[in-house]
Amino acid sequence: MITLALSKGRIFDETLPLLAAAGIEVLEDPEKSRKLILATNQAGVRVVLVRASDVPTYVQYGGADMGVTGKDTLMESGSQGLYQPLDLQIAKCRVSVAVRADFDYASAVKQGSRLKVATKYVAIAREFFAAKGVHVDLIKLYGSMELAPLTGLADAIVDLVSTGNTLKANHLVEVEHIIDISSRLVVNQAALKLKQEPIRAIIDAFAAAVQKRNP
Ligand code: PRT
Ligand code: MG
Repeated sequence: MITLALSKGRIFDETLPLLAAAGIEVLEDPEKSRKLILATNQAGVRVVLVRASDVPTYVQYGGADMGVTGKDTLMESGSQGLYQPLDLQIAKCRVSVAVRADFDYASAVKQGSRLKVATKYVAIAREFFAAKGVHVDLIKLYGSMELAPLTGLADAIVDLVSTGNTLKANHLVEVEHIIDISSRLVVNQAALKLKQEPIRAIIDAFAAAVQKRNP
């Protein structure tokens, strides 16, 4: 049995066409069912639904043989012991710094003032500002980062941006583009050895599908 860990939402939705290219069809819709283990049309393949930030943990410890996870998640929580054979080019976005439209970020940075930065991505933010030589007080949040500058909790946020609509709706502007993000296929290294044939078949089918969609 091959167990693939996915998170509900964009990663599940955008992985479905890659699974289809590998001849794998998920038999249940996670938006309609409360099941956490989903059967597929292939008796030897199942999907488990986990929190996006838990995918690397499941794969690292063998709760799943493989998974799909954002590079942001891998950068933030580490990727020890994970084989990362493929950039799937799905769920694309970027990690950016954003501030209130009326906050003078350039002056604050130039003057060397201490910036209060709220984020879920503490490790990425720490490294980025350290490399710039900007002193920051990092405030860890688990969601709705956009609210932090509006309430005075922070001067800036480090968050994922795709269309930019969420920033715009909250009168925030992007002032730094830290890194481009897409999702990766991650594989448990022991599983790769023990179940080499079926795992290789999935990797190869995914690779061909990614290549076809992003020539
Ligand atoms: O939501 P939950 O707390 O359960 O977990 P999660 O937020 O970690 O999971 P999920 O499913 O929201 O995101 C999973 C992965 O999708 C992330 O780790 C990224 O790699 C990737 N991804 C791609 C994104 C986005 N695009 C994205 N736009 N993740 C989040 N967003 C957020 C963004 O931060 C903003 O708040 O979506 C909102 C809308 O973005 P705009 O710019 O299009 O308005
Ligand atoms: Mg989310």
